[in-house]
Amino acid sequence: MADTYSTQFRTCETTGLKVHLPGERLFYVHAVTAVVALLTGGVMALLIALTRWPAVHLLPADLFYRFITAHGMNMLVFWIVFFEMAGLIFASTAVLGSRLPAVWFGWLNYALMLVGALLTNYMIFTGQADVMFTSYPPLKANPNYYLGIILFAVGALLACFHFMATLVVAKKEGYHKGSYPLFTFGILIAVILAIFTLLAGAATYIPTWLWAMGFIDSIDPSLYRLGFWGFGHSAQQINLAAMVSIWYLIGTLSVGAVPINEKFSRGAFLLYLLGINVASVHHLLVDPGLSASFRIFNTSYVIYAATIGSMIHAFSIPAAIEVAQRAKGYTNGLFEWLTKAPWSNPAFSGMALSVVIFGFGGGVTGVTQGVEQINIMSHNTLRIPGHFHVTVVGGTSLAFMALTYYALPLIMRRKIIGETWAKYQPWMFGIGISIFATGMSFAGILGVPRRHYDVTFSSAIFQVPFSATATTMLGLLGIGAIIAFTALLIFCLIAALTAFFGERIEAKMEPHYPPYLKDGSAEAAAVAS
Ligand SMILES: [Cu+2]
Repeated sequence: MADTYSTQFRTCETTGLKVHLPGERLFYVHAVTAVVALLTGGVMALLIALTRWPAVHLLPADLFYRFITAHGMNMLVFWIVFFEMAGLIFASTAVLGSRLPAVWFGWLNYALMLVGALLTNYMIFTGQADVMFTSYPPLKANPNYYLGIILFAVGALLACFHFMATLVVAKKEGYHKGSYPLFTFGILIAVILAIFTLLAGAATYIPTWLWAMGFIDSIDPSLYRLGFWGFGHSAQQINLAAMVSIWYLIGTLSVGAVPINEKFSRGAFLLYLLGINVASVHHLLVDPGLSASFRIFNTSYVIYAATIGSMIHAFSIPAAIEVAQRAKGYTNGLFEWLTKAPWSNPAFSGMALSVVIFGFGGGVTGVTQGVEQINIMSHNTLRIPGHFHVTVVGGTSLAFMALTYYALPLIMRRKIIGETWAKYQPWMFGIGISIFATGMSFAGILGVPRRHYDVTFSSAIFQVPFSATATTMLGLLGIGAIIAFTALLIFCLIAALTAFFGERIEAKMEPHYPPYLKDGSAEAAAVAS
């Protein structure tokens, strides 16, 4: 039952976690690949933003659409999912002290995802897939573009099953007893959402791939949009569940916060599972063919279940941090616990900024724009990307960056290179993306379209009047993008330099037997040899 991998553990001296070394190696490659995708998507982001800025208007039209496609795929899919897969490995092995049951399978999944991501990027950058992230038919890409996404998704789906299997092994072999820690529980919710998401993706991309190869005559655009958003929107709910799990984890690692009422927090995660995917329908609010009751039910009554979930976390996490800080003696006044929080720890500040930017920026804009009446006004304006850049970038990506500042010393066992830079990086990124999203949202409110190369219609044959404020807002967007991109670059540099050249923190190696084996037994000796 136990293979030779069972003994390849080390004990983390800071956290006391038992870390399975083959799982750790797999974590490492996923995280490094994620950062490469982040850098690629980030360079695209800067070039797009500098084109949006009317005073600069950098790129020609064809490159603009090509880079938007590359930006969407690398940021929203490759950076986030590679990082999440690293998170799955961590949540199911180190957090539970368990082994990864099939290391070869983990590598196979990684290989599928890597080949898929490379193929998709190749198709985009060689100009064979200028279809943007959504690839709505009748826009058609080279079949290999869809194939790349399918390979990537299959790898991710198999990795989700591997995660489930690891949870089973952890229980069965006695590595972990009782209920799963909250972090692992939250990741489990993310994985269940991911399985739904990836199946919706398969149901959308496989027929589209067949269509691109000529085996299917046509793809119904409405059906495509329904399936695509079953994938595209639900993918953001995986990010949400993963991000909130990371908030809890960083709260524990940084100040020793323990959820005030763990059952309550678990219940809030369950609300995500029950209420969140139906919100996908908000992408179809201006489409023909759906009844009013279908739209209203899906975009109001049910998504509020998920909104309540988020609000519970929004109170529960700061409360847990407050209690932990007060227990340390920071009890003067109402806010000493907050002012004396470890603000110079980039993991903590990144997490705190992520909570605020996601909650106030993303949550408020999301709940309002998801309502039918407001949706019809904001549809296809920059107000929409203004919303999702504070959820996915200011929220999720910043939380992932914050966690990386713990992953580098604790999991990769490297001393961080550029600690002073790291201290300021989350602030710079958070402030930059907030300025960016503010400019974007208000430009959108003033009617500036999204996805359009010439956002102010300056070369249209008829005059489209935009207020001068809209142009100012687009300038603000450009300035915010430069600040956020600089911070992204600093993050990538710190992560890459540390991962490859950081001073090694020596690990204490210990034989670690599955609890069902006694250390001195013949079987344990056989496992160890
Ligand atoms: Cu959505």
